[in-house]
Amino acid sequence: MAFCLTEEQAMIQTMARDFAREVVLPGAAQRDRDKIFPRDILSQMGELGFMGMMVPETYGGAAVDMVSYVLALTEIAYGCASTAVVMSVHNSICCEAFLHFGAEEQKQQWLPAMCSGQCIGAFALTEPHAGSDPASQRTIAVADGDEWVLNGSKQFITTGKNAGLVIVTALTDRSKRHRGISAFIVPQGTPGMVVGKEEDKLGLRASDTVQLAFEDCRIPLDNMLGKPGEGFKIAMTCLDSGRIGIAAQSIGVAQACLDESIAYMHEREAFGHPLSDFQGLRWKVADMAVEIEAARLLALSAASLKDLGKRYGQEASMAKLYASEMVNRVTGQAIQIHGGYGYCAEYPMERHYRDARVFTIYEGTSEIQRLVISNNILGPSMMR
Ligand code: COS
Repeated sequence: MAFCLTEEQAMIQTMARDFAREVVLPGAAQRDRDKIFPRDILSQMGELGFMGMMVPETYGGAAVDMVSYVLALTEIAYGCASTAVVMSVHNSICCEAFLHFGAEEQKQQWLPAMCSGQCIGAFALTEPHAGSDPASQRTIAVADGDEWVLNGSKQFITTGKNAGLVIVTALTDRSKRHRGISAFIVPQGTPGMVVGKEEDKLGLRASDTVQLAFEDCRIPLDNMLGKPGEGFKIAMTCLDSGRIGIAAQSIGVAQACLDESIAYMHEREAFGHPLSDFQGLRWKVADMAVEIEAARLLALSAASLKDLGKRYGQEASMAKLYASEMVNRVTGQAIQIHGGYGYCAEYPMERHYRDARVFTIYEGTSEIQRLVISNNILGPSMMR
């Protein structure tokens, strides 16, 4: 890798790599098959500091930079993409939301349990009719005495069933559109927050994706995260960080495919030669390696801009767009290299192929990333 890592960053990468290959990878196929949430692994990740990576030590976090986070998340995704998406939403969306918008008491109350991996975070922005356009959401929150009362429904919520807390966006002032959306902390088990249908997905089957219904769900007034009307800004800010996470996840899965393809090409013979002798396949490997490296550099570059305190939204979208489309090409090529075996669940390529498919969809589709990037370059389009 051309990107120069500090000693600490390299150490974190090695620690995550060892953990991913020794602990996360071995049960990944079975967890995928049986839809088993990786709770025990996430607890171990909490102990290793992977569940509050960018959180200051005062709140129980590991206090490392975004580059280290990208390196660690890539390694976890190499072992299991389902585990990686839980880690990604938890760290780069939920912990970030607390860090940048939470009141001091909220940070003290929630972050230590989140960093230990005991309380996993979920983020509920998307609604059944509002995916790419979250400003059109309809969930409402009305103040009643010393409580907020939430009503509405959320869709496709990663970890919605297994999370210890959910950050929920809701309208507090309908007349202000996106500026009337606020964010709330809703602990799991709060009466009125009902975990609904769990989606039966193509991939990432060990991570739960659920509908959440809010039926007169009452939470204390103090559970508003940020200021009234800041919910959309919180979502957009944290999604920038989350998108770097999805890029890292894509890179991990793609690297796993490349490594498995290389091993297979050395071992499998055709026409009296190992597959690694055939130029058609050698060139596939070259293209896969180039694309993975390009994605890695885009992700690390976006992460280092964030670490420097610079604007990084466009670069995050570029990394997410390129890496998520790249991994869909790479998983396809890895199946092609493995031939019929690649198509069967006995080999991990089949799982990687299914897992990768959602990467161009969640946390902003490829079309939304292109919109963000082109708006940055050209200014907003007049066509609304
Ligand atoms: N960081 C902080 N604030 C941002 C921001 C960012 N990256 N992007 C936009 N905003 C703010 C703008 O500054 C603006 O605020 P003000 O009106 O107070 O000035 C506000 O958000 C609205 O901006 P804009 O008019 O550009 O928003 P749009 O409604 O046109 O939507 C897109 C912008 C399409 C980019 C946004 O809706 C989006 O990202 N959609 C995809 C959602 C998504 O990823 N969903 C997956 C959820 S998984 S949790």
